[in-house]
Amino acid sequence: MPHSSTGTATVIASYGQRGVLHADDIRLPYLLKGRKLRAVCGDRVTWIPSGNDGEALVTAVLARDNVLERPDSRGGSEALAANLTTLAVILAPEPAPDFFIADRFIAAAEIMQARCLLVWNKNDLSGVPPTELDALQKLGYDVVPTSATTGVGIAELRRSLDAGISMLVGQSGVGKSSLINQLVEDANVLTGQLSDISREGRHTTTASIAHDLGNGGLLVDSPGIRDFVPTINDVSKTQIGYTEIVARADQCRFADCQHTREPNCAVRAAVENGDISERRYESYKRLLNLSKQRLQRMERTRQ
Ligand SMILES: Nc1nc2c(ncn2[C@@H]2O[C@H](COP(=O)(O)OP(=O)(O)OP(=O)(O)O)[C@@H](O)[C@H]2O)c(=O)[nH]1
Ligand SMILES: [Mg+2]
Ligand SMILES: [Zn+2]
Repeated sequence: MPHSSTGTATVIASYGQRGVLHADDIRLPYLLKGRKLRAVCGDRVTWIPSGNDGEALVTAVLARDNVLERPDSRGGSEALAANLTTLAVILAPEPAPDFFIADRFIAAAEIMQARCLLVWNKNDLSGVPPTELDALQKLGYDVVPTSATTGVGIAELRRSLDAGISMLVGQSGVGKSSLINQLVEDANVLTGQLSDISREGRHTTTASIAHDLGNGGLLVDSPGIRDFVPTINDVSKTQIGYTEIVARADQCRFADCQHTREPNCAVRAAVENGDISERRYESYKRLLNLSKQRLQRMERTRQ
């Protein structure tokens, strides 16, 4: 019986214990070996033939560079995708942008050390980006205006996606899947194939799918997330999500300053003189509180 590892592969879709992996030039449905294994889109895995024709048995999930996760309803966290090099946050005039959600995606990218790219889609509806987006651009984030309807900006967006794993995130309806259809040749074909495969499995509606960008990179579509909050297990790390706060934190009087009520806080001083926007500071405090509340809930359930 052949039992040699066929090397490593990348998970391009996962549905519970099942999913699809991409190895060299082939896509294979897989089954995880053992109940303890967990794999998400972007995971690198080792595999062997399962014995069922054309099916892989995933024997191990390799250590992750990073993972995008959000809190689940039980105080734990749910992994959405792994090994991301770029998180592209999609915003559009319609549905009305919620910049607090955008900030939390940006914070997630900063914390997981992925590059963060902002996309102003549906610019056929409104070519003038909101002032909040200009402010984010001034902080150093690239903003690419696009229209999945007219094709404007698609070539530029494709150029700005690297050979790693990029993921499109954003509110439901901003146009993530429409952009993928413009950027990837057989996006609809793959989506159809995967939904056929996933009928055997469960959790089909929450699946992320990684498409081949053709430049060695993968592009992950994700289901719209209503209210994303990054999982932060150490509240002092919250500030890492806000580049303008990190830039000033070492001038605060206290090394462990949370920039809320402490005296001689360089961050609060910058908010007062207008160097840090009130909205972004408010956004930071909200995320700090959300993280504290989640950790307190976890503490209570442990007792
Ligand atoms: N005018 C205009 N409409 C667009 C554009 N991009 C997407 N749409 C429309 O916006 C709607 C939502 O697009 P989707 O691509 O399904 O959005 P999504 O972000 O994938 O949504 P979820 O999968 O629910 O998270 C569809 O009716 C699209 O036709 C655009 O650039 N301009
Ligand atoms: Mg979609
Ligand atoms: Zn401070």
